[in-house]
Amino acid sequence: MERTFAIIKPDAVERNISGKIISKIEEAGFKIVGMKKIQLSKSQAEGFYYVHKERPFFNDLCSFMSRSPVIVMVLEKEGAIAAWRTLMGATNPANAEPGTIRKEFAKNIEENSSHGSDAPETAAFEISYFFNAFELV
Ligand code: RTP
Ligand code: MG
Repeated sequence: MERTFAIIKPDAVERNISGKIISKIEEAGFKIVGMKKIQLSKSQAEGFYYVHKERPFFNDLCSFMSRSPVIVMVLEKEGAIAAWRTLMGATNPANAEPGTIRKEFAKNIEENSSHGSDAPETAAFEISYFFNAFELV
């Protein structure tokens, strides 16, 4: 069974809609095998998003991700990585399909309510960045 890494981003936690997002995750058949609420420091956000460090939006993104708490999760399902990205929808909510998390909840291309790993290697890195083996059940 495949695992992926998910974040409910600050814009969604701030608006008290984490529960709505978690409901969509469970309704889609994912098992939540790890979950916690944390506050990232700016440097922890920079370490998490290091692949984007040359991108023009990197500094804004890391400030956003560290401005208030997030909920980090490990999700399990067959084909979890692709399935979670499909459920999230396109990065820019203007391009996201109806029924997706970003279409329903995202504020804009940056404050887009959720994160998902994009490949098995990034999922492994991202899960290990936030969870140890005893926290996954
Ligand atoms: P994520 O990594 O958060 O799941 O999102 P993604 O794969 O759909 O998008 P990615 O290209 O990896 O970008 C990471 C996050 O950076 C912010 N972003 N801002 N201002 C902009 O043009 C811009 N582009 C991306 C978003 O928060 C995006 O999810
Ligand atoms: Mg990405």
